[in-house]
Amino acid sequence: RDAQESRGLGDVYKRQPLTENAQLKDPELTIIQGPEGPQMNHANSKSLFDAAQKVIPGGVNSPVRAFRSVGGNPLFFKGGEGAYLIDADDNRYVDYVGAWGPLILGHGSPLVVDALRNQLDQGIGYGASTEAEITIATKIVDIVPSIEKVRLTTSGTEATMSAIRVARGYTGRDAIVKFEGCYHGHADGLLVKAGSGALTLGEPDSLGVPKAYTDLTHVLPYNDAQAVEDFFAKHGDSIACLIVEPIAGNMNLVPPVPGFLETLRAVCDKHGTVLIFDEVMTGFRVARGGAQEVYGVTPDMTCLGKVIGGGLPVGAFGGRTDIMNMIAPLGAVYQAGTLSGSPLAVAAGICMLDAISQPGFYEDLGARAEQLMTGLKACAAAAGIPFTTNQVGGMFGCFFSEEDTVTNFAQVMACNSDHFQRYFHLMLDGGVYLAPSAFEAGFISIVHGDAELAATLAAAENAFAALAS
Ligand code: KE4
Repeated sequence: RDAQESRGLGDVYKRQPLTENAQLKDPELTIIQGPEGPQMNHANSKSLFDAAQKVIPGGVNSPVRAFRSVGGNPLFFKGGEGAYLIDADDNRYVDYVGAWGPLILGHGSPLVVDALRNQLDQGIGYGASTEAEITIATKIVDIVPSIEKVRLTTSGTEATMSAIRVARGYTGRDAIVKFEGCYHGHADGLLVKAGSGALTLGEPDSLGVPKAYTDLTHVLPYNDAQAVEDFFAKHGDSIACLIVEPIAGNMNLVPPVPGFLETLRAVCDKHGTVLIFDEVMTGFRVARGGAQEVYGVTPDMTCLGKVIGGGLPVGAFGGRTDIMNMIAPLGAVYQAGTLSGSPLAVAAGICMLDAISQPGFYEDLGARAEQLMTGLKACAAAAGIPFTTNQVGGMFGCFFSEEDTVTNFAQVMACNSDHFQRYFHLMLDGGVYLAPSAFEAGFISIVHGDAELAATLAAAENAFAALAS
C-alpha cells in the first residue's frame, strides 16, 4: 500500500502518446534485420535446451513452449523489461506472449515488484488466511458481473476443474459440454478435442484419460448455435454444466458470433445447466469485466487466472452464492490447495486489479492492439500475402487465411501453416517474439508504445516481403 501511495497509481505505466500511424519514423530505431540480415545467435539457448532435455521431458515444463509446431529449438530467456524479453544470448525481442497473458503491465512492472518486495518483508506464506485475500476477493466480486463469491486456486486448470466439480455437485448431474478447439487446462475430462498445446501438438485428446471420463464430456462446434440447440433439445436435462471460452483464445483468437453466447445462456436457463465462462485468458484482458462485460451475457460461474496473478501462480473460480456455497468447508463439494491465496501471488494480483482499474486503461490497450492489427494487415497486403486478424481489447489473433474473418475451428485449421511457421521465424529474426504456435492468441501490454509497434511493423514488412519472395 505504501509503495502504491508513494508511487501513485498514476505512474503505474508511462502512457506514451500514440501517433496516428506507428509506421517506423525514427531512423535511430535499431531494427534487427530479417533473414537477409545478420541471423541472431542462439547458441546459449541451444546448449541450455540440450541440457534441459536430459532432466525435463521434452526440455520444457509446458509443451507449448517447445517450438514443436514452428520448428527449431525453443528459446531460453533470462530477463524481461517492459515490452521486451531478453534471451540467453542477449537478443532482445518485442514480446507478444506476455507469459501467455498475465503481463498486461509488461515485464517487471515496478508496481508489482514493489508489492512483492513489501510482502517478502512480511514473509512468503503462512498456510492460513490473510486480510489480503479478502481484499482481492472483494475486488474480483466488484469487477466481474457474475461473481458473488470467489475461491482462489494456483492455476487455471484447478479453477476450471473445481468449477466443473461444483456444478456437478450443485446439479447432481455428471455429463458436461465443451467446445472443439477450446482449452480449459489439462484436467482429465477436459482433454477432449482441446486447443492450445494439445492442438499445437496435434493431440487434442490425451493418452491416460480413462474413457469413462471422456464419455461424460460432450464436444460441440464453437460458434454453432444451432448445434447447441439441437443437442440440448435432446440431452439438456442431463447436462451439469456447459464450459466455454466466451472468446476462444486457444484455437488462435475466435470471437463469438452474434447470438452464440446468448444461445448458451438460454439453453442453460431452460435445462438447469450451469453456464461456466472460462475467462482465464479473457478476464481483465479484453475489458475490466472480461468478455461477459463486452458481450453482456452473464454466466453462472466464471473461471479466472493469468492477469490476476500478474505472472505469479493464481487461478480463481466464482459465481452465484447458492452455487459457491456448495464448496467445503461450507458445503459437500471438496476443493483445496496448499498455496491457494498465496500472499505473494495475492499481493501481485491486487496491484494488477488496481492498475487495470485506471481510467482509460482498456481504451489505451485496445487502441494499441488495433493499431498493430491495422499495420500488420497493411504489411501483408503490400506483399500480397493472404492474412487476416481478429482482435478484442488487448488480445489478438493472426491468420494466414483467404477468409475475410475467421469465425470457426475449421477455418482456423485451414490456415496456411507453412506461412505461419516461416513468419514466426522471420519475426523472431526481426526481434519480435510471437507465440510459437498457430493456435495461440497474441497479447499486448500497456507499455507497448510507438517504438515497439514501429519495430514490430518494420520486422513484419521484412517478413511478409520474404514470404512473398
Ligand atoms: P493453467 O492451468 O495453464 O494456468 O490454465 C489453463 C487454462 C485454462 N483456461 C484457458 C482459457 C487457458 O487459456 C488456459 C491456459 N492457457 C495456455 C495458453 N493458451 C497456457 C500456456 C501453457 O499451457 O503453457
